[in-house]
Amino acid sequence: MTNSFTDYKNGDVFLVIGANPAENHPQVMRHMGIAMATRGAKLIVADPRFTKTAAKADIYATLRPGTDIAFLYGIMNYAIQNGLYFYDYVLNYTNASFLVNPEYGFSDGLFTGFADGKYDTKTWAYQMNGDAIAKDPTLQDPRCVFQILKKHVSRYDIKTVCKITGTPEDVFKKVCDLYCSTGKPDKAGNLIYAMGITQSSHGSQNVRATAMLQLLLGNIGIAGGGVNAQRGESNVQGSTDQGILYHYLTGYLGSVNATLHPTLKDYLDKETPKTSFWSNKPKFLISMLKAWYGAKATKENDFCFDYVPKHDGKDHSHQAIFQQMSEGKIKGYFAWGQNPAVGGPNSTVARKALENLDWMVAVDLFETETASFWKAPGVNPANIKTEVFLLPTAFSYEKEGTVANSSRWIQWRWKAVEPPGKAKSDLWIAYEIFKAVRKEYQAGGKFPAPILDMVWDYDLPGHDEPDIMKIAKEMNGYTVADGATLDAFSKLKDDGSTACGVWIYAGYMFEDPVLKVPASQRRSREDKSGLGLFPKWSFAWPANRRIVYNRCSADPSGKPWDPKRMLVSWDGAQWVNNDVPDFGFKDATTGAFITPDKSAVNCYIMTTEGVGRLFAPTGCKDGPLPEHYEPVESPVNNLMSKQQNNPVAVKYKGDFAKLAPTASPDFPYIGTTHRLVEHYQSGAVTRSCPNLAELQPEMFASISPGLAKKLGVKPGDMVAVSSIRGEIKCRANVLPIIKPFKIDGKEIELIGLPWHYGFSGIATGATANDITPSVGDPNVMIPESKAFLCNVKKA
Ligand SMILES: Nc1nc2c(c(=O)[nH]1)N[C@H]1C(S)=C(S)[C@@H](COP(=O)(O)OP(=O)(O)OC[C@H]3O[C@@H](n4cnc5c(=O)[nH]c(N)nc54)[C@H](O)[C@@H]3O)O[C@H]1N2
Ligand SMILES: Nc1nc2c(c(=O)[nH]1)N[C@H]1C(S)=C(S)[C@@H](COP(=O)(O)OP(=O)(O)OC[C@H]3O[C@@H](n4cnc5c(=O)[nH]c(N)nc54)[C@H](O)[C@@H]3O)O[C@H]1N2
Ligand SMILES: [Mo]
Repeated sequence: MTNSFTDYKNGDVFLVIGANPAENHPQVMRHMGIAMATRGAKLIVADPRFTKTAAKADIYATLRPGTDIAFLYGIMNYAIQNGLYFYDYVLNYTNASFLVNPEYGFSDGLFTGFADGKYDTKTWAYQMNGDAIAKDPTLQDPRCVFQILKKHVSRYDIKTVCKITGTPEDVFKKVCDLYCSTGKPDKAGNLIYAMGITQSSHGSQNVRATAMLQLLLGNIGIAGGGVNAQRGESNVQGSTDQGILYHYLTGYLGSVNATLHPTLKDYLDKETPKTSFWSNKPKFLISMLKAWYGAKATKENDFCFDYVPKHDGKDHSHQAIFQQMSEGKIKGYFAWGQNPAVGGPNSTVARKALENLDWMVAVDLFETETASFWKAPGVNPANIKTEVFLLPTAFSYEKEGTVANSSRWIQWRWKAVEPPGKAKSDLWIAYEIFKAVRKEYQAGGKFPAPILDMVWDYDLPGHDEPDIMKIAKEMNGYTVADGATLDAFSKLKDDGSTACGVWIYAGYMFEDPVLKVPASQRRSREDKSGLGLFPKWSFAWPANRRIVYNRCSADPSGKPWDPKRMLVSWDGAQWVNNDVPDFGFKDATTGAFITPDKSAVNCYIMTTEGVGRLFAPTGCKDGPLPEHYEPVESPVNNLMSKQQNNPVAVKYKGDFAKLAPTASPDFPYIGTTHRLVEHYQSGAVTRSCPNLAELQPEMFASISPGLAKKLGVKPGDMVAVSSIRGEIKCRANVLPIIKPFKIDGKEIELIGLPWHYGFSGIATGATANDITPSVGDPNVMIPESKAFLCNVKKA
């Protein structure tokens, strides 16, 4: 999230696209509600289902699953054609004026550079004048980003968009008018998204489209605006911050590649850009190595860079791991706070893959479907050799530590109750396992040094649990010489004199001089600006900044676009700030203020070109611009081009390969999966709570009254929902809020499936993922759980 939940009160118009906060983020309804009740803010909901959030909307726009790019491009085209975009913002703070390589082109659904199933991104580069990027500040040159974008989105007129999405044209026009009303200096539009945008074979480009719309309307970096991805659960933000994804170390430092980065010098030379904030990467990485390997990490041995595990550049995300498991290449598996037997795509095949394991360790509160896959209905335990260990763990209220929420706030939570029985905290389990592994390595091993030299000294005398404050401080960072806690990441050094586990967290444990508690434990409601910034409530990474890119809230001369939303302001001699500036505003050594012209050309401090990208020359594997493609399983042909699907979508092999053909007569309906407020995720916890199990006791499929009539199904009847991958049985929930789509003259039914059920716990039911496809977005490999083909019959 660029902004924070407490900033939502500043919004004028909300566009909630692919999220259903009334079920999944109830506090978001409260924060949006403040803006709606006190300032008359308006709410637009774009969702294939008429959700509980939609029930509170000023405009509800239906759209067919997987068509968000067409929808968002339709709004962008409308903004450009009618001059409703924020011209000064676009000119100064985006790459609109940058010229693109003359060889760049786009034709019939493909960008230049496509060969052998992938893109060479060379032709997407900017035109250079020596070392400088060539620009046209009049935005007229046909090679400038603005003209390229204008041409690209001109194909998405209202008629075409609505033919693809199934949105009624009059409703879509109302959406355009209302949302584009935020393209003014004194108006803010807040775009909120979640899984309806991301879970797609073009999910990353969906997200790009949301950001591009917000750039066009000047809605990023301002109070009440932003691109606000609501993270899933506690602590999903924190876990990605801390490097749990396979392609990242901590703080989003790219992981080390065995071929590209044989030495520290290779990594730093190749991965450190000359401009942008990432030019500080050596300071972040070397401080991380000092935190991990302590005194053993010296300049002479490259700070133990060779100890860091190196990856082979291949896909090791969730779906790839399960494919390897099914091929017998993975022998052992930790299911640590995860229940893929219910939550992963194509879960029948995934459960089968688990049978190939020699051993599995399940670290969980309950014996989940994953932990008990060997005794699932229809499975004979006698045929399964996998040895399964269950390690009972403490629930969030039964241990202390930090969680990071979507607002990037790192907040300390104290233990409320003792865990039951022999349950231990996850920290205790990890700490003890590593100690045991280290003991084994003391007797020798293939490469024992990384294990033996790792800093792992968190014993707290007289206590069973490790010293969590010591670990918290290591994440924050300290000076090696005296152990002093660092107050900011700007203090990090690349000479080994500082150690810091997670650079973006630097400062979160620094004691607030007034409140006398670590920043993450602050609970002061002070909000002098009145904008909901609450600078003394917890700590927002990075640097306690509440709204990122906040330089963009002021014009190039430093004057706020809207004085009522002042985040930072240049008064002619100095910067006066409500938020922590996201740009160089003061010289670190002299303390002199830096004039606004310097930051005006570098307001998007994380991009190498210093501005927001309407066109992305690098970063995406599937194009510099989004383009509408159909989901991999779709009932219709792509109206925009001959390219039916994302040409570089990731597909999997073997039993994971089953995909229905376009407009399959056997699977005529669109299946989509969604959440319910009563259940959480794979349901391991909530289906084990008697009251929640009673409230939402059984698996169901929501179908339209028209389809129910056609199938002779009454509410509550059992139905069989099938895809090319299998069949599940559940109750029919006949709901008038499910309506068929009118797509290019054709009527297509939608089937809504909650994915919370499995065979364990109190409330049991069929698993929706038994029928979902194994397909991945090419950039992040997220599965396409929101749009696939299925059939429904009376059971
Ligand atoms: N009660 C409860 N709360 C939760 C969770 C839970 O399981 N239960 N899970 C947590 C987690 S981990 C997450 S990630 C979040 C997820 O939060 P959300 O993303 O809000 O959850 P979903 O219900 O999966 O999907 C959101 C909406 O996207 C719509 N949708 C489907 N396809 C499309 C599409 O192609 N385009 C558009 N625009 N919309 C589409 C669905 O109809 C649905 O209403 O919720 C978190 N909060
Ligand atoms: N079809 C379909 N599939 C989906 C989605 C969808 O929208 N549609 N959404 C996807 C999304 S966004 C997500 S995030 C994934 C989630 O997929 P998973 O992460 O596999 O599902 P969860 O149920 O969240 O699993 C969490 C497990 O952790 C346990 N647990 C809870 N607290 C703790 C703790 O403190 N420590 C430990 N060790 N364990 C704990 C719970 O009992 C549970 O078994 O599912 C994905 N799957
Ligand atoms: Mo999630």
